[in-house]
Amino acid sequence: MSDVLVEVEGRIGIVTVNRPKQLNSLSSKVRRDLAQAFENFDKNDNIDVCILAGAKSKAFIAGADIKEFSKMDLNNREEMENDWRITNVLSNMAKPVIAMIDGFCLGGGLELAMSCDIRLASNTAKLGQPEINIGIIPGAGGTQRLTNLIGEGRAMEMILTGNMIDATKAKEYGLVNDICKSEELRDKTLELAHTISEKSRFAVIKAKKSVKAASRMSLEEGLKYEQETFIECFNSYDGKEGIKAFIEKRKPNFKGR
Ligand code: CO8
Repeated sequence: MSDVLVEVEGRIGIVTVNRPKQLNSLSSKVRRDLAQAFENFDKNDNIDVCILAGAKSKAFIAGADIKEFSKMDLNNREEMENDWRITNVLSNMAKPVIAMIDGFCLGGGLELAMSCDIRLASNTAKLGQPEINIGIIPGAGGTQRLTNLIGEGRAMEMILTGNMIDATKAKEYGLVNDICKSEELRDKTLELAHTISEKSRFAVIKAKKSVKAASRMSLEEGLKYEQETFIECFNSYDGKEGIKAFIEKRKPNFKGR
């Protein structure tokens, strides 16, 4: 069976890392296949929302495949960037991506989860950037995204000690949106994805891009971007339909434009 599984449930695309014996660690092939799978879903008109998951094991994703590290030539910068383009693919997806974190979420696994838009976790989740334990540092966005998400002091402690935090602390830090029992996680994640997929796809994509602008632009530029995007949505078919449906007290019939 393939190391990356792709499933479609309704209008939801699910991508699963399938190396349970290796705790779903990310070989370079898995990283490339993940990038391809998400790029395909982003282009697919039948998909509204995506989910990143790990196959049933103790881990969501236990990081990069450490056993492959001895063969890696990081002096070839182009190869290294290509090998890790999955984090850029995820963070540049037009459609929303939800990380479904069940068990260990470490190193490159946490870096992928942080490149997603929303993170849901089971109460067995353990999150960390343990790279320091093997004498390296996070290299796929961990020092930047973790700091942006939870603040410098907390990120510094996690990255310098390599210690993991549990799901409760991750929620307290705002690193995961919500936690639930492991056996409920898939249903909760699908429910959240379905809720988003019922909205106007046009507005969802515009809203996501505008929220992302908050960390990519100055406040002044971001506010201008938001206003222009608001006008686009207001003038869209779905914007007009949504307002009309509210006034007529009926469910809107969005067309995604
Ligand atoms: N890579 C390869 N194999 C792994 C990994 C991994 N990251 N994690 C676990 N495994 C394997 C183990 O070797 C073991 O295999 P085997 O049975 O053949 O010996 C199997 O999975 C089960 O693991 P354990 O027996 O260790 O299970 P435990 O329950 O005792 O421990 C842990 C679970 C705590 C998750 C432990 O496995 C662990 O510490 N794993 C390593 C976690 C880690 O350090 N992750 C970070 C890796 S570095 C990284 O992700 C950097 C990415 C950015 C690079 C950017 C480059 C540009």
